[in-house]
Amino acid sequence: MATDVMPAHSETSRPEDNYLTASKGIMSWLVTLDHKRIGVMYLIGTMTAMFLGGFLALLLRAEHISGTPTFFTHDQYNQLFTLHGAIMVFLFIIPSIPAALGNFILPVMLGAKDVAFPRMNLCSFYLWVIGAIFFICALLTTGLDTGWTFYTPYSTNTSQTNVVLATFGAFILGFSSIFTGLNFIVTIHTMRPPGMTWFRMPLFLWSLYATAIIQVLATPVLGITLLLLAAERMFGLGIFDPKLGGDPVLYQHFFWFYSHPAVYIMILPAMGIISELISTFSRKPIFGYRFIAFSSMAIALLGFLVWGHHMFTSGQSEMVTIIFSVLTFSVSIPSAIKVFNWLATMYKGSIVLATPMCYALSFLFLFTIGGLTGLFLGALATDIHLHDTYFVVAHFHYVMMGGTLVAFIGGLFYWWPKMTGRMYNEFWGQISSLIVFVAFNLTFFPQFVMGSRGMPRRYYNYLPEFQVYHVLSTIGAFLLGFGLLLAAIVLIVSLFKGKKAPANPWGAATLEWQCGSPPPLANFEKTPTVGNPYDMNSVVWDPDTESFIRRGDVPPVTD
Ligand code: HEM
Ligand SMILES: [Cu+2]
Repeated sequence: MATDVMPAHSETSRPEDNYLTASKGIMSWLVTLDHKRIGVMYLIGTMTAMFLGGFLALLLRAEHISGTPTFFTHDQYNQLFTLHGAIMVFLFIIPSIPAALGNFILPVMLGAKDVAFPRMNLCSFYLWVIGAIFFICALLTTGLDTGWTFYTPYSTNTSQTNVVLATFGAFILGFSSIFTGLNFIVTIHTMRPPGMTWFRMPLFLWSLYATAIIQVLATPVLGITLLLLAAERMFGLGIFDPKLGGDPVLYQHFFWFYSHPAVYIMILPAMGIISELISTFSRKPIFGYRFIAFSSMAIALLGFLVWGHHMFTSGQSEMVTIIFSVLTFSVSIPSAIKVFNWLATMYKGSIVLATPMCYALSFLFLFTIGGLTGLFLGALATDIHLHDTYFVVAHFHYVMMGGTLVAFIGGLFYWWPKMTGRMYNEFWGQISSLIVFVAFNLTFFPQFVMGSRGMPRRYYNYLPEFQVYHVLSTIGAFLLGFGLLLAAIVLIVSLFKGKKAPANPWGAATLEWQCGSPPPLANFEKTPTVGNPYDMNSVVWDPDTESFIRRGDVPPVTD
């Protein structure tokens, strides 16, 4: 597979070239088949989406500086939270780690030259661009006010906004996600170099593999659901409309059958990054490798069985509700296994508080709060009270933003020297992580409190007793925006002012640190030596190159 595509994009390269300098000009990027360049393009695209979604979030929070109408009408507020949610979920969080970091890192970490289907990879990027354009068109024409969930009957019968355009956008984005997943599955199955057995794969790759299974199996369900929704709205088919014999709750089943597994598309790769960071910066092999690997697979499979916890108040039968509640609790087991193993890895490690590790520690704290508050929502009695309140908003921001986004930034700082060949400023990187951590809690912790006291989500006004929480949350949000901007500035400045990065600045033992920074076009000049990915003793600091290098006396594995 890859062998027949490699010559196509390596024939012009010279030995001193890396993937950034091998060919020049905008066209060499736009039609590139190199997974690294596609990863970089995805990175630019998803980061742009993140800052756009973040800007909308600040507008939402600004509205809540007072409990009376401040800047927007209720209709505008509905549009703002819909676009914020839809952009963050479909354009940012779902593609972010797999398509940007995963695309860049997966083949290098695996010891392969590229993904299995480079053309499909490029196609997936352009599908993302087209889907994003549909979304932006909906934003510029009539906006969108259904919430990111597109619930019927509002989306089919009532909303005056351009629902069809936005659903087509999400439909196309779905294909982009499927293509990425398919590519990763085939790459991991067929392109492992000699010695790279399944249980020598770094845990980030296991997490991407588990994610890819969900992408391939769950996304088609969303696709068909959105098509049915668009058809219902345009032609009044009566699939979801009770007047015509349909059932609106059916829509919720379809939607969450994808969208709960989709939360694991968002969080599993983040967990994979954390496994790498915790091990590298504790300078210790990961504790419980197999448990972490299998827990990713368990989460991916169990994740398909719990969608009904989003529908406890929809009138589904009591029996079904109890079953979904029990199953929901069972998903917390593999997640807790991971957290335990990360803590055990740090125990007695020599912890280095480099920026990526600071973000990883934030993740541990924030994800644990997010996960544990999920249990209150998964328990029937408490969910009836908490459903559709700010408690839910706080819960999913702790997992999606405190979890996925924070891990994503940690991973970005970690692999940045590899991707760009430049070291960033460590001091300002650490400061950014501190600001993000404090500001995040200031923004979202008050939401747990007001939610549990009855503040409903998706309201643009509120009663005076909620004022103090909203004001704290708004101040936190602006500070958080500043922290994220600072992180972006630290990275961008490094491109111009950063020291040249060595091949292995961190002392990690996974394969991506064996090739140059940035990697050559074909990743490795010669097939890399595969060993235990967490054997920190196999690398030593070399003062001459100011880099960690592989010890010569470590025997290569050949099985
Ligand atoms: C692991 C990453 C997770 C992510 C990314 C995530 C994300 C979300 C999102 C986006 C919602 C809001 C859905 C809406 O708009 O109504 C939500 C709600 C919910 N989550 Fe999570 N979640 C995660 C983990 C968990 C866990 C570990 C549990 C329970 C053990 C859980 C239980 C729930 C429940 C029951 C709801 C529905 C609440 C309600 O509607 O009242 N989630 N989650
Ligand atoms: Cu769910």
